[in-house]
Amino acid sequence: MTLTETPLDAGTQADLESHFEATIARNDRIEPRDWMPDGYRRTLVRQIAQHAHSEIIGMQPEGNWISRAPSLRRKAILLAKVQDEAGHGLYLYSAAETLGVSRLELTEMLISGRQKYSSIFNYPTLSYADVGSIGWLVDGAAICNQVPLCRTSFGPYGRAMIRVCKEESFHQRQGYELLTTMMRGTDEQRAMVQESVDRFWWPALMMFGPPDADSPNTAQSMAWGIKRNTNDELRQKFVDMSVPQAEALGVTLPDPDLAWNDERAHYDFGQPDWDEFMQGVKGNGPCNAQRLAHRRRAHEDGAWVRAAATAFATKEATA
Ligand code: BYC
Repeated sequence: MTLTETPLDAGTQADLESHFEATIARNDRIEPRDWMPDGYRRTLVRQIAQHAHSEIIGMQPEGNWISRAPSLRRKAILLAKVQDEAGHGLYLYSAAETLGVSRLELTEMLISGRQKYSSIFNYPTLSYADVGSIGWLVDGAAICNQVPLCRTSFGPYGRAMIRVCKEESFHQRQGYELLTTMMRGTDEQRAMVQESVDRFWWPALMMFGPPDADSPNTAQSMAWGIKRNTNDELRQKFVDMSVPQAEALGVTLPDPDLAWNDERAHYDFGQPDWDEFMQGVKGNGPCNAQRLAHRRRAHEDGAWVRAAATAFATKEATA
């Protein structure tokens, strides 16, 4: 069923709506040319754009360490990872473009502060151990969040997620391997890892979004099959997955309330500082201004590339 440009009569409108609802109920995919409610389209643009922006802004904290990697091997791994994030941004902007917005429009929304990116990238990277913590905890949280998104109801988003998740698994492993190596090193290196984990643990928990009771979008996004789990479900999954990994690594997670609960068969854990989260979401996080200024500068510096590419495409089209 395709979008029509002529106004729909009431019967046709009802048919389109019931076809959409039936597709969602069967857990089938909605494709770009299918009719979809405006709210569904808006929610997808918001989430996919935020996701794409996160991948691109997320290159900055780790990119900070490329020139100071401790060995050629570590530099090659980090370079590959940061380049992968650029690729993820491109798949996601392409998925968003199938909904009728352009990458340029989305980029302008980001650099003018009208669209968001993940709160996690507002925190600074202060030591090389942060490259490991980001891989282990941040990519680990991303995997928990994104594996279910491979089954999201919008086709292009779900298909992009499959490849992204495969690459994120490699990212998580390289982070864990880096931390394992450092933990087998000197006391100073072990202290660096612990200090880094102490800083990244709570922000990683915040990545899943506000508690379900305070999440305005979850219920509708679940009903539309855009999200497959609630924020709290995914946060719990992440904690359950991370505790044994922390034990194997030999680091302490900075939460005095962390304890196995036999009855629930899950770990109990404390709450992140949700005021700090909201400040970050509103653009007042520790590195927010710096991240956006850098992105704005890169966009302006790339103007000649866009102009040249457009001129070439125009020439080809008229040749
Ligand atoms: N940060 O109703 P809610 C990566 C906002 S990058 C900032 O629960 P929703 C990587 C939310 O947008 C991967 N804002 O919202 C890259 C909403 O505000 P608006 C990043 C957040 O959308 C480089 C409000 O709070 N992953 O892996 O149902 C290196 C209320 O929230 C955040 C994705 O983007 C946040 N953490 O659920 C390493 C995953 N959380 O928009 C790694 C895709 C919430 O109404 N996104 N907000 O003004 C999602 O799954 C969902 O959008 C969220 C939020 C779970 C994040």
